[in-house]
Amino acid sequence: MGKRLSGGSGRFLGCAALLLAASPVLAKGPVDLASPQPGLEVCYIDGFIRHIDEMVRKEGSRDCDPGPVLPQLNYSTGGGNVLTSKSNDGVMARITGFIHLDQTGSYTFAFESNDGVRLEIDGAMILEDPDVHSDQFSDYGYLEVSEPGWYPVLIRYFERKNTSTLRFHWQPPGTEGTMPLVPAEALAHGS
Ligand SMILES: [Ca+2]
Repeated sequence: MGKRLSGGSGRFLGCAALLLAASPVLAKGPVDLASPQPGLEVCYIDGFIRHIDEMVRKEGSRDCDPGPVLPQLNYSTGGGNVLTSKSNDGVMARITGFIHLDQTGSYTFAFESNDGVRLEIDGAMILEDPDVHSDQFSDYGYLEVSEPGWYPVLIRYFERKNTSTLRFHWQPPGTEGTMPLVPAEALAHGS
């Protein structure tokens, strides 16, 4: 998706992102994950960016440094190192794996982040809060699931300076109240 959109102007990209975020997304279907391993994989890229679009442009041409698996996204590390990286500032994280959606119906997702974040599930953009900011909650993103199972997830995240936070919340179908964190048992990577 990044490559196809990269020729557009900044303003066009902004409008396209809003339209995507506002539309209900229908999941295509789960993948056959033979032996899921706990946690999400992460690969780190150095650089002080201001928007997730910059990360999309840079990640194809820069080396990334794989870090320890992330069991769950529940990080608020103040001025300390970002996620499982070796740096406390100027970090981009490309987080990949699978999320287990075990019910049919509409899932709601949100991030609390500092700085930017973008969530894709099943190859579709679900939500983003893509620029530099202090700790804040994203808008909600929705995914309509008709077949339970493991779905590919891609999360792009960056920390520019000072403090960093990344927390991944959801509301499964038929539940209400405060959105819990996506539990560790719902996150996996391939063997
Ligand atoms: Ca920050």
